[in-house]
Amino acid sequence: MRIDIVTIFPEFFGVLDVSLLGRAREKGILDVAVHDLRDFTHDRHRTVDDTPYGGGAGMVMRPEPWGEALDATVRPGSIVVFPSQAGERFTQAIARELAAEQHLVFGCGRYEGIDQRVIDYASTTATVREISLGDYVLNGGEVAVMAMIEAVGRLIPGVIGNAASLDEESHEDGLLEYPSYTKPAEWRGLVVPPVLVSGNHGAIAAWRHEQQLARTRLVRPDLMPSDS
Ligand code: JEH
Repeated sequence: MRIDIVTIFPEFFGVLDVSLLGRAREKGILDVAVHDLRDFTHDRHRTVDDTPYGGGAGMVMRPEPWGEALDATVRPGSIVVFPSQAGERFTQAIARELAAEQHLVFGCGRYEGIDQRVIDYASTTATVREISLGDYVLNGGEVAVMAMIEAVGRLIPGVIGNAASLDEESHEDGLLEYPSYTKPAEWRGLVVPPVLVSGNHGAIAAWRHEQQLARTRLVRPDLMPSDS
């Protein structure tokens, strides 16, 4: 997979080199290129923003640098993702859809956002998705793109070392996870639930499922299956 990122903060994405995805990049499974939007400006001050038509607070990103950045990155078949509070909510299902693509372009807005014509223009040459990381306000698209790339990247075959952990996920039932424990069996007076050291695999599976149901009912009742 090829990923292009357009941003006014290219240094923000330096951590991609050291994370889990760094190895996938070294192996050639994932090719990530980060572009500084200011490199597509032509004025002395490399201006990317201007005042909003119709008035209002803050600044809006000018369309011209974005047009050139998209011309330099988008190709036939690309998916262009604009992180936006006004977008569809990012989910594991969307991560799976994006992981099946050959080429993603992420456009990171800042300030009050990007001139709407950029999104409209991109829609004439590519499939555009406006996607929200969640229902809270960020200062720009970069953190959302980082989260999306991490979620998408680990679904690309060969990126995660342990295929079993992805396989286990694909059999998930949409419940929250059960609690995990490791050694020692007693730590600061707190013990590991005895069933986990019983060796009874049926009892362990039943206990874990009960934990999932109890935790989900308490914290995320919206995820509860209707028959429990
Ligand atoms: C934020 C892209 C580009 C901040 C405030 C306003 C809210 C009322 N989950 C997410 N949250 N925020 C973003 C995101 C994603 N993905 C996100 C961005 C950009 C994504 C610039 N910003 C910063 C920003 C203005 N207020 C937005 N409104 C109605 C809820 C009030 C206005 C715009 C842009």
